[in-house]
Amino acid sequence: MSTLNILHFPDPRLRIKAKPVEIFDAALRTLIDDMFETMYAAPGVGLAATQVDIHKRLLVVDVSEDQDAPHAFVNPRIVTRGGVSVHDEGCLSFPGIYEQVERESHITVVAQDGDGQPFTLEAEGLMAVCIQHEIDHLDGKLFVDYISELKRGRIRKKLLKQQRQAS
Ligand code: GNR
Ligand code: NI
Repeated sequence: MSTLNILHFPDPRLRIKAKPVEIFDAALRTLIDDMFETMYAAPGVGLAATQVDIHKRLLVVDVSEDQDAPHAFVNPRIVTRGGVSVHDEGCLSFPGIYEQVERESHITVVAQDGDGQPFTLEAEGLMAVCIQHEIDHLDGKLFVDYISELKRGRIRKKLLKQQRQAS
């Protein structure tokens, strides 16, 4: 297993729209394992393939305290939605940035596992927030797209400065 490099905003590759996964092979399962390892090491509660520069519709989530509830979603789709929740969100592609985002509070997701088996999952709370945040990544959408352009510009400037100092 290995950890993968996470892209940071405003990297334009975060805007690429991911394509459906069509082949469920050993390479896909290795990628899923590497995404879990990368997410746990960060640490984060979710990771979309887009963030590691792989533009396939694949995401991993684990919102448990003990990092013992891994969920991988391949080709996820939200099929029912309802309610409203506002949550303070962070993102591994935006180190140190937190913003309140309004999302659906209850969702039903249909997806496939690493073997291509379809499954359905109902989610609420942080799990629902996280799945919506990750599916947005697959569509090239970022949590700062929900806040004002002024704030987004400030965040861009702050992160570019951090990146200059780090390199
Ligand atoms: O680790 C993460 N925490 C988080 C907190 C609130 C709402 C969403 C998230 S997802 C984020 C990891 C990440 O960037 N996933 O794309
Ligand atoms: Ni994110």
